[in-house]
Amino acid sequence: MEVKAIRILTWLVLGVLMWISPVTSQDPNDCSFDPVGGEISSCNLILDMKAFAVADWKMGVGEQANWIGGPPTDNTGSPTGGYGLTTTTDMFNSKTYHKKSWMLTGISNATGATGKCLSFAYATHGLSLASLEILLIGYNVENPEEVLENGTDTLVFQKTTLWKKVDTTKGEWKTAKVSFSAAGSYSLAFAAEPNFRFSYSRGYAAVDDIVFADGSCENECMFDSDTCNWSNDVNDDDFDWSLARSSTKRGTGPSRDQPSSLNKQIVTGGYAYIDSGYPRQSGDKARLVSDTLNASTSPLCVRFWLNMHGGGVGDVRVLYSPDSNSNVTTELWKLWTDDGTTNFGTDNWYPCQQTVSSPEPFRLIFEATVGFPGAGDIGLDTITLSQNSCPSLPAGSNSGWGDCTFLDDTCGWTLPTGDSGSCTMLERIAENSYNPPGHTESAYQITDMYMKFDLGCYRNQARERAAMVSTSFSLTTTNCLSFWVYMYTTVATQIKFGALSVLLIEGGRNTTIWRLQNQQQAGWTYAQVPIPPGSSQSVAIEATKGPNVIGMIGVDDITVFPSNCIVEPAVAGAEPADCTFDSGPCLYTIHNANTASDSQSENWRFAIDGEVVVVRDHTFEADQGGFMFMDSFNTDLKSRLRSPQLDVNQTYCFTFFFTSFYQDNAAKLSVYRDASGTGVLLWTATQATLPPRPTSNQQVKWHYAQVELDDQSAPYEVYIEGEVRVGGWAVDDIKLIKDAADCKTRPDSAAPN
Ligand SMILES: *[C@@H]1O[C@H](CO)[C@@H](O)[C@H](O)[C@H]1NC(C)=O
Ligand SMILES: *[C@@H]1O[C@H](CO)[C@@H](O)[C@H](O)[C@H]1NC(C)=O
Ligand SMILES: *[C@@H]1O[C@H](CO)[C@@H](O)[C@H](O)[C@H]1NC(C)=O
Ligand SMILES: *[C@@H]1O[C@H](CO)[C@@H](O)[C@H](O)[C@H]1NC(C)=O
Ligand SMILES: *[C@@H]1O[C@H](CO)[C@@H](O)[C@H](O)[C@H]1NC(C)=O
Ligand SMILES: *[C@@H]1O[C@H](CO)[C@@H](O)[C@H](O)[C@H]1NC(C)=O
Ligand SMILES: *[C@@H]1O[C@H](CO)[C@@H](O)[C@H](O)[C@H]1NC(C)=O
Ligand SMILES: [Ca+2]
Ligand SMILES: [Ca+2]
Repeated sequence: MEVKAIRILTWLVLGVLMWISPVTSQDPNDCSFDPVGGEISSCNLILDMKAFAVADWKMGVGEQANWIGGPPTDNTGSPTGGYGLTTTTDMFNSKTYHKKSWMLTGISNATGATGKCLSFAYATHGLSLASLEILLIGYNVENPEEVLENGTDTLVFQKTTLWKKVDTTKGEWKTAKVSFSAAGSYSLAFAAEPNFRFSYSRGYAAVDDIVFADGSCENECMFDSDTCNWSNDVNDDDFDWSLARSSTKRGTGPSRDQPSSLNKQIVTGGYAYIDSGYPRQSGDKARLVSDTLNASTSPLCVRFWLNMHGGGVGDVRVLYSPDSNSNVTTELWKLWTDDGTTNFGTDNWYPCQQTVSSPEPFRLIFEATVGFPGAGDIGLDTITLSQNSCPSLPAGSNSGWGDCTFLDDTCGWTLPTGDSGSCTMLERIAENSYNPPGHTESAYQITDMYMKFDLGCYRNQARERAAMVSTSFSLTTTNCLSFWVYMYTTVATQIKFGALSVLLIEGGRNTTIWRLQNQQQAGWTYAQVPIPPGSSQSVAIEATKGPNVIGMIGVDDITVFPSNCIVEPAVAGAEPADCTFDSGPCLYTIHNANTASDSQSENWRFAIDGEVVVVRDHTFEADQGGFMFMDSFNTDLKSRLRSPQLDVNQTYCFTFFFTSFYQDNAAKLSVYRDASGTGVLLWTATQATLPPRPTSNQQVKWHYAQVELDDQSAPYEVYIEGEVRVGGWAVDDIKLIKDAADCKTRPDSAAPN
């Protein structure tokens, strides 16, 4: 009886277990690093790297992140979940020669021609981390298991970089996918390298949720066995793309596929190509069409490789086709060889890329056109997709107005002309001992170049500007301008060194649509801003210099794609009514409230060159002016600084900095909302309520002010009204924040409160 009951219970438990465990074919190399019996599992990963002469990774868990220096949670957001971890401290302390660290997946057999798709999550942080890479390690020995175990240095292997990230995720978990194939036994290595420039600072790379699937990743293709999710068009072209492993013709077509062309030790795989031989005629087209790709307003980078070997190759285009109107195609990218400048001709694979985004599901099309029959076999290989924007490559392959890596030139962005002496505020430069490396990644060893605004250039005074200006363009839909920015100084006491702005130039008017100022995190930061539709527009990327310091603002990898986008970083958002008073009052106008006097001296005026000795510009702490002020010596003066019109149905937090100079207990500064000539008082400060001023001729301190503007149904303006008799007010850095969560009146002493 008892035995029977136990048996029934066993069956019940087994039944429940079978019911809850999903039926999936898990790859033996999958790993989510979950703790098993109190220990974080490293699954089948190989952690002992002595055979490779590099440092080891270890396991981490969020709860202990503080002392081991990893992310606070794993990829699922759990503080108790495990992950694979390497810290730069461990790398610098390791006894290995290269100071880099690897973690390997278990040794696997050849993937077969259809390859595999690795997906994983990763988080990186810190200046001292140079990169995280996925390497394909191919073993050239019969018994790699044994050699790894013995740890002798007899291991013969080859490595190929499949994926590389230089930008840190700032500790956030991101996911990535990598397609690969291996003809022999292999491992994948998660490889981290430290940055020796920042060896004093901490950093880490962490990896989680490693999953392998058969076949290449969705919409990627290596063309080793088939065309994956890409198919030959059946209606709109003249012939088909074919597959091959090596050209059988003389003088045209690739001799090897793309990965094996980079690493001759790799057994060659396949590629797609157009056969331009008989019966093809000049102008015949072949189209390879993707599966439907998901709608995505965030940018997607499509990378692929082309081989344009021969004396008569035609052209290749990448077309976009929305699912809702699949007969319509838009050219995104084009490479042609008969314009005398891009005459590839040789048997080389060229890395190509293009950013795409779409508010609806869509397809991509590779369209190749025959040049000279028989002499124009074009090869296509290794299509990969990643979630980021990337400037079109090669330069000039996109007809847009912005894309640039600055590798070869400035791609149509014009720079100020002027004498180039020992320093120039804006120039295209390469990495050296003063300048950090650029942002552009490349499959080849190249010296990257980027734009540098030199903030220490002795020729330029504080608040001087320099700009790179795009060619003129017209847009029918909103585009997104994305770029990478570096704002950095090594002088810790002079972090107010300058600003970078994006200006929209239209109809002779400049509008600041993005602005970031003063010290940011060292390292390249992603930036983007929407560009509204319009005609004959151009964009200027302009830097304003602070006081002379050793410091720079760098700009690299500009990409424009047709999509709306939110401003990044969020703090760079700019409103038309913002003003830092670098070179004048922006869109603010000045009105005398009691005498209607036109005299500048009886109104708010723009401070230049040390006019007000005791007040130093707030924006950059520069001595030579750069703010608004008003003052009086014995007459009653009431003057208004009036904003441009503000949006209806919109709340704002209106913020600015202000200070008084000279003792004048009657002095009053107020903010009014004004719709039709009747001002509504929102905020007032009197000198008597402010902290005491420092004694004569000392720099006065700026006070921070903010006041909420609730939503209005009719357009209105705001004005700052100063009242003085024997004193003065100064105002700087007016900034409006839309929909601010918290905008309590400041300072506390301001009334009404
Ligand atoms: C690799 O192949 C060998 C022989 O074909 C087989 O014994 C072994 O189990 C395979 N290993 C893996 C990890 O599949
Ligand atoms: C591993 O070590 C054992 C014993 O030291 C030795 O017999 C064997 O040859 C070694 N194998 C390799 C591949 O070095
Ligand atoms: C795309 O390709 C993958 C791998 O080759 C395959 O599993 C998937 O079914 C394909 N998707 C479509 C819609 O054909
Ligand atoms: C596309 O969307 C489908 C359904 O939402 C999802 O299953 C699939 O993973 C997405 N594909 C990609 C590449 O994100
Ligand atoms: C697309 O073109 C095909 C053939 O030219 C035609 O039959 C079809 O109606 C067109 N579809 C649309 C949506 O215009
Ligand atoms: C607009 O900005 C550009 C670039 O800084 C500058 O050359 C031009 O003079 C500005 N135009 C106006 C009207 O301010
Ligand atoms: C502002 O909101 C009101 C009420 O919701 C609405 O009637 C009006 O059209 C809105 N105005 C604008 C310009 O959005
Ligand atoms: Ca670059
Ligand atoms: Ca200022």
